[in-house]
Amino acid sequence: MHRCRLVVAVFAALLTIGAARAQTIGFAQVGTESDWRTAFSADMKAEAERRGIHLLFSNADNDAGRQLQAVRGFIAAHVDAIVIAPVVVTGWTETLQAAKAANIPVFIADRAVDADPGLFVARIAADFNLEGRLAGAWLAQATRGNCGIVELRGSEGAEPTIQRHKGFLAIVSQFPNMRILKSVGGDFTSEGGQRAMSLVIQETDGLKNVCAVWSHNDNMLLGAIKAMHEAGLHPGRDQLTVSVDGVPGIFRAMLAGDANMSVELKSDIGKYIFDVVQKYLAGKRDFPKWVLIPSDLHTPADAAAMLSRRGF
Ligand code: GZL
Repeated sequence: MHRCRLVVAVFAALLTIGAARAQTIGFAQVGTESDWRTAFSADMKAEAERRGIHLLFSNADNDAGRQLQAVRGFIAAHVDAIVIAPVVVTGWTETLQAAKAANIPVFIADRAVDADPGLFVARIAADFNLEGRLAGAWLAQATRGNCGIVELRGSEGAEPTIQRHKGFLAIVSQFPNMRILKSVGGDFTSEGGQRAMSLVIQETDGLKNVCAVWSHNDNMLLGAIKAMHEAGLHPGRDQLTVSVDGVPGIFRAMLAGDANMSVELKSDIGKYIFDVVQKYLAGKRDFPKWVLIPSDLHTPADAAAMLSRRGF
């Protein structure tokens, strides 16, 4: 009997040590292309710190190949779990299969992958298609369904670019007098948006017949607003603006009369991501494939409240 008690005590001690050992989680982040991304990265690092997680953070600088290499590195390091915010949706199957073969659970955060859902535990993200629909619906109402639109697209092949475009088009295509006149890539950066808009201003003789700018994120729109001001144009008045993210700069632009609407994308989602990861590591298995993060629409009416509430 004494021997049996000894075995149980040793086993319990090993379990305790195991539980006490800090979990090591690899996080493959997209880059630093936008204010939203920077806020999301900061939130992930702070939440990991709060939970005593040893976070291996990699920044792919918007380079899909570099991100795949980073995930391979996490696998080689035998981390406890891997979280990926994928730069683009394609090219993931082999790497996710390698993680599965190494018995390392993978969680997709923020964006999405075009791979067998059996290769990852769950995706924790907002609904980008809904964001596009909300933007399209707000614009249709604001223009009574009569508007020529310039679209600023995010990074090619990224899920938010694909779905925000689809969602927006699903709504505005229902109005015969609403049309996307120009669609230009801006890579989700302010510089990209400014460059794209400068080009469009030249091609449309100062945005003639353009009633609105639809931007897949706020940073590209903030760059576009700079270009419009430099050309003596009046964004927010002569051309309405709709975008996504809800970063501080867009609320300041709203208060200055330069922007009209933004769909907020929550950036403080580390708590949701690590909840799913740590519950999985503790043995929970019945997760929905998509843990949905809500999106809220904001206008100048609540811009000041948003700025103060989010402590910017
Ligand atoms: C969406 C996220 C997008 C943001 C952009 O979840 O992936 O990427 O809307 C960022 O600001 O570049």
